[in-house]
Amino acid sequence: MFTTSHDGGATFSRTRNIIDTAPTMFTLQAVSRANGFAQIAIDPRGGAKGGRLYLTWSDYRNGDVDVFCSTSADHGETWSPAVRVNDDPSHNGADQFFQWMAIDPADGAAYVVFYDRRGDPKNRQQIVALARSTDGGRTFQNYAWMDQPFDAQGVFMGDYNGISALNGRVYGVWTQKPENKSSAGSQDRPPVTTCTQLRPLNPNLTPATVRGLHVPGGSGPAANTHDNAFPSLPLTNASGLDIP
Ligand SMILES: [Ca+2]
Repeated sequence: MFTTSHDGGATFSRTRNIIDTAPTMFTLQAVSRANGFAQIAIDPRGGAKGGRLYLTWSDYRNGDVDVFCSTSADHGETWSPAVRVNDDPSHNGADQFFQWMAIDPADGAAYVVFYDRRGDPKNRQQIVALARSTDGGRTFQNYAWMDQPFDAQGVFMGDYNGISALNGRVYGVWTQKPENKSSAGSQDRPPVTTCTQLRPLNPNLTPATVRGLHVPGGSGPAANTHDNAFPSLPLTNASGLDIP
């Protein structure tokens, strides 16, 4: 549902359905509960380049959970058909979920962070993935934001993921369960950040796709980074990536 206000939030237009989804409450293996709650974002740039609205959510219309995006170039009057953000084959039994989105106000690039289980035939272990669109949400390039998949083993996690972008630098924050630790035991150790490089998730993509990506503190796309940036927040990771 969608509504707009033109008076600073004092009044809102009548709500209306702008896009149909499959149910956005669903059950996934190895997490205590899950949802595909929507986020909305705007390209804040002025002029002809700015103002595009982006809507992202997750649902299981294809049999497994995918991340979707719809956009509006006319202030929400009309919306594009849903675009599948994750670029693995449709209906392959792999869930992508707990997405969050940011638009870089410098260049209008759209970024979506999400968990991705395409690498696990059992559809239990996930990595964190990043999708980037530079064509107004029509297509998304997918990258792996961490190398080592993890099994959440049924913990309560995910709603608190986040992402922010400015001048091509992208920051993601997500929840991750260290391997071989109980939920309680994991409180005893700093978060484990396994983000070492961005690599394309789509096997059809060549390494050149990520050439030019710069990981702070490193020397290119294969550089190691990372910092336990928030050691007081167990299970939470943060990392920044420069994307020119
Ligand atoms: Ca999927």
